[in-house]
Amino acid sequence: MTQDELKALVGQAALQYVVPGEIVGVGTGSTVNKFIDALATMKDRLPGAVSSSEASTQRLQALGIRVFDANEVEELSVYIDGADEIDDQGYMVKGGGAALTREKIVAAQSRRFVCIADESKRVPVLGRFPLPVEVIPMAVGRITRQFARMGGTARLRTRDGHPLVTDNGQQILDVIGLQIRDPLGFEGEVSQWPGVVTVGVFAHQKASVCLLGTASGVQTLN
Ligand code: ABF
Repeated sequence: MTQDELKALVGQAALQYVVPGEIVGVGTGSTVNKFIDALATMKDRLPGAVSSSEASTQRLQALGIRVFDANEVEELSVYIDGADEIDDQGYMVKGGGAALTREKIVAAQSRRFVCIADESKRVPVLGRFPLPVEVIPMAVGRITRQFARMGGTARLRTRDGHPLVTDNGQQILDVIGLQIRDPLGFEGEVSQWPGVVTVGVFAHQKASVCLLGTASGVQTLN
């Protein structure tokens, strides 16, 4: 099966975790897009969704699914989102889609986080994928030096030759050369660096369930 077919497989499988009659939390990325397309088949049984990005909001609305502001909902039963890397504990690296801040916010207000990914995302240790970090522009230099002191090389993410600007109006550093062997400790440390908006390690908001698309079908990892 192609990677695209594996994404569709897990996107469809995630429907089983959606609670009819309840608002669902929706992540961002190409795998989540497959989930959104599948979700449209049950939209008449849902009040709507809380979205983690403008891109997902547009896709949801185009399919006739109402999008609620995160502040309109106290708690969500489930949050469905992809990942760039996931380890055996359900810790993830996320943010390749530049939506990590809103993803972490919606994940935090959800009782259950169901990660959907193709098998290429599963890793023994986080850090092979360049770690996304959303930052306030004035702190880019200092944060870059802090990552250098831990062996990381931080590069400003660009789009069309200019620094990428996130949905929140900030910038993204992608950090290579890290081996994140203590995701909880790493997330706690980097999150409190001045100028860091969100670090793309999801350990405090780790996945409770991972639906992994493999050649032999969907593997459910708890
Ligand atoms: C999103 O899913 C991002 O956090 C992560 O980067 C992305 C993975 O994208 P894809 O499903 O396209 O591989 O939640």
